[in-house]
Amino acid sequence: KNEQTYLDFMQDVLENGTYKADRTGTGTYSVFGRQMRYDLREGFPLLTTKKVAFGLIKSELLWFLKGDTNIRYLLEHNNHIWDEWAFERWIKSDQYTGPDMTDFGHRVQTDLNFKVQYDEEHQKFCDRILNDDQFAAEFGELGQVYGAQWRRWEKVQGGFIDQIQDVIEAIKTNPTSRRLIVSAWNPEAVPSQALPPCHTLFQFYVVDGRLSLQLYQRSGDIFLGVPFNIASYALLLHMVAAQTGFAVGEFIHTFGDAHIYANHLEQVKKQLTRAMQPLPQLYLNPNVDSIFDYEMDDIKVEGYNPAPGIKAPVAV
Ligand code: UFP
Repeated sequence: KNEQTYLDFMQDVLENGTYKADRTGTGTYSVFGRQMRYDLREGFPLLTTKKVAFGLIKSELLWFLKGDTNIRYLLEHNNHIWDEWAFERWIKSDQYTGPDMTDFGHRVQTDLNFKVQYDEEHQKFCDRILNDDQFAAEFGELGQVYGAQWRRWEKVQGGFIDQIQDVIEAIKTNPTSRRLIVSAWNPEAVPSQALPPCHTLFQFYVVDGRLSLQLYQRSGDIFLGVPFNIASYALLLHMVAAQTGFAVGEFIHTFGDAHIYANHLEQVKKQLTRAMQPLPQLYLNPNVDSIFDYEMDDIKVEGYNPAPGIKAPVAV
């Protein structure tokens, strides 16, 4: 039933989405305002109708929870999902002397000769981030991304707020609270952010010994981004439940602009023809006693037998 919820969502947007131009110039079919509910007691919502790379979801979430905002940790775990933002700053800096990489995101998709050049520069960039501490400190740093907002929210009067620590403490001491919120949206920071937070805010709720989490996502790429986002917040909910002594309840995924990119229609239709498999189960090492101490090996999905992945161009 959990995965059907997602497939129905894709079908809904195929049928009811309105064509809408977007920032990337790709074009989308879009709806405004939708809500999906995933009951985590039924299994872990990692899609089986196409393979979703759970390793990337784990390392990204652990990176957020560490309060780390430098891509070096991600590269150490072979995770390249945030590279382009750091690479963009590097090629725009006056220290960059390689071939012209302007508008690399579009050009790699259309120009094969350029792609060869880009792959080489991107590889060199990653090698330097991994091997050169000073270079990593300067060009691996992304600044105001989730790790900073979650763990080191800057106070006007100086000092920082650790929203994750605080919300875990609040869930433990005052589980009936209606103020169990972590916010990533900082209107002061938005104008200077290359990618303002898609995951604007999330709230916890406890009833009958079960912990639920609702996310408000302002913008969702239903085919490529959302399957990651579902698994990431379901994992976060499991971890917070484990650390506060509650069982897991529901992950509720609320959207502002939910869209299918015009160049993902074939992939979506293909996925909708596929049969679902039983959902996997999540394993968390029960000996970890702080949300900040989980390592990659402490988190596993068991019984995951997905259909093959489906490639699609990322809108940039
Ligand atoms: N997007 C997601 N999930 C994410 C993420 C981005 O779906 O976790 F970081 C998509 C949504 C949108 C694009 O298609 O990336 C962000 O563009 P914009 O800022 O214009 O909404």
